[in-house]
Amino acid sequence: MRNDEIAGMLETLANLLEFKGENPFKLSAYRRAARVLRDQTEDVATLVRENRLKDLPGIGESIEKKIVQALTTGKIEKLTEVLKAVPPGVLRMMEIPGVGPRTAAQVHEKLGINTLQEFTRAARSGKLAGVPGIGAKKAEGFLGAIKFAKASSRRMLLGEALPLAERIVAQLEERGVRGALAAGSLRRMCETIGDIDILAAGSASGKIIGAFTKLPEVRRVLGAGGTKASVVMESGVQVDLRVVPPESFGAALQYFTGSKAHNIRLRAMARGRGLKLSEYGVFRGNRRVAGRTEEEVYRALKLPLIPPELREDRGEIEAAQKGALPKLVALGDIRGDLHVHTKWSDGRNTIEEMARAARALGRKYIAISDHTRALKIFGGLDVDGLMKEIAAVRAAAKKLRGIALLTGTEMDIRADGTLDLPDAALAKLDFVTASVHSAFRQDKEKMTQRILKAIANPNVDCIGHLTGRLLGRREGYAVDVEAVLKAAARNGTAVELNANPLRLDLTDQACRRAKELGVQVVINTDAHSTEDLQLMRYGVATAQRGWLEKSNVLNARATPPKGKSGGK
Ligand code: DGT
Ligand code: CA
Ligand code: CA
Ligand code: ZN
Repeated sequence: MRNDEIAGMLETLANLLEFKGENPFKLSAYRRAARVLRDQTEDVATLVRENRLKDLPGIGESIEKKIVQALTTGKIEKLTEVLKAVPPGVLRMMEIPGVGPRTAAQVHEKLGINTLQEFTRAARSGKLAGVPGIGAKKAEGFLGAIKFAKASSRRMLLGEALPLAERIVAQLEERGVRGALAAGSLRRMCETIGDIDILAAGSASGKIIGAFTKLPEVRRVLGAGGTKASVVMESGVQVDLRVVPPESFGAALQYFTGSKAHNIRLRAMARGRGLKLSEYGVFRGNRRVAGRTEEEVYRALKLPLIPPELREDRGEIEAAQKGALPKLVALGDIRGDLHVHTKWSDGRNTIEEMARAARALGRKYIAISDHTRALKIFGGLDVDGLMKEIAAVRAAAKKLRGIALLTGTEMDIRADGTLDLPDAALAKLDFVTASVHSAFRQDKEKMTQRILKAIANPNVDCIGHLTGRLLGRREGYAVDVEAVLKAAARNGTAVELNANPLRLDLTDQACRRAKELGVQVVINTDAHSTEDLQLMRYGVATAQRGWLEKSNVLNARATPPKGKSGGK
């Protein structure tokens, strides 16, 4: 358990006791101890082991006991006890900045309010303003704080976190900090990111920390010590920086990349070889045998370097031992984009603009895939419109060298499973993607049958964004992914991995299942503008997390696909 986690527990304990109206001296002792722990750059575990915990200011016997409890059992008995005696919603209520235990207790007594939801409602309705000592202005302030807390507690999209981390690393470079890297869930390219963890190597750690805490987008410094600092950025995102000596950089990078589950397995393997693995290196006794680079660390455990995207303890360690790690598909392998929109439906750019932008990114082919008539509000095309668009695509193709333009569509699969365009029209297209855009609340059986029907159609080459999820905004529709993938395998239909960071749909795990079943995956940007064409990298990252190789990805092929019904 980390220092800040134990500190958090002590703070919670203090808050709960204050809520219950207990002795203020005791409370401030817990809070002081928490602050001391947060400021401490050494691990509490080390201090305990070396019997130095009580040397810290403000940590007497009773608090020491609690810290040891937390370290050994993950819990503090006293906290568990108090938590039982307080309505669970109260905790969230008093964690809102400006609310605190006193106000929470008052509101609880006067209005019988026990949850954050009730609290929010009372603030909106004006009830809260009537409580002595609160008033309209304060109540309004609480509402603002609740909104902000919600925004900052939500996990960030990969598509937000990655550009932010790249910006931070570039700004550190400008200030003379070389070779900083993002670790954590971001380096593993998880679809959402809790906080950003940055590592830098160097001995002048004070200077690096100073540069970091003064970066332009930093709003608040949560803590800054000798070798680490935590800040909150303007966007509400927390960023942690650690500075480590060069001889430990690889070990620290390995450790802070995680995942925790992967690290636990590695540590056990090290022990099995009479070694000790930590964020400082691989040690035999007191001698460091590896640590400067990650390769070195893995090699010391007789393993090849495992790509960060695979480090989830989902079989990558076994595969590495057998020399059977996948050769992951890379962004540079991608040759085409088979789902892009234009002004012909709801895109912002023309066919030609999209084609030129795709060519500039190195794509060799794109399929112009606008919506169909069921999506009228997005300018969906009927048969007549589509025929005109086909002519326009052919005309644009004549003008452009170096990129092939395919005729295509993102056609609606209607609620009853029928397709939004007749077969005769579909047969004219090079590549047909079929997607669900309506009746999201159908039950699983109905939704699955609906998609299976589309898969069985010989003119349908690919199913778009299979679950329709929007990360952090909308659950996907209920669909039996396994059944769909099996049917896709039987029919030779491909499935899309939609690269938009809000979607990343297929998930990494579904990609992996598609690979096992021999289903081709198409990584598409679903671009609605020329800039969107750059979203490809998020799709590729998710494909990597799903163990996909070049041969599993249809649009990594050098020549444009002919569609499953052959050349048309
Ligand atoms: P996140 O931030 O929630 O998206 O996920 P991560 O994976 O970035 O997790 P974070 O930021 O809490 O910690 C970064 C890495 O540090 C994590 O992936 C593995 C390592 N780590 C953190 N806490 C522990 C721990 O208690 N044990 C082990 N073995 N590793 C840990
Ligand atoms: Ca993290
Ligand atoms: Ca972190
Ligand atoms: Zn769509």
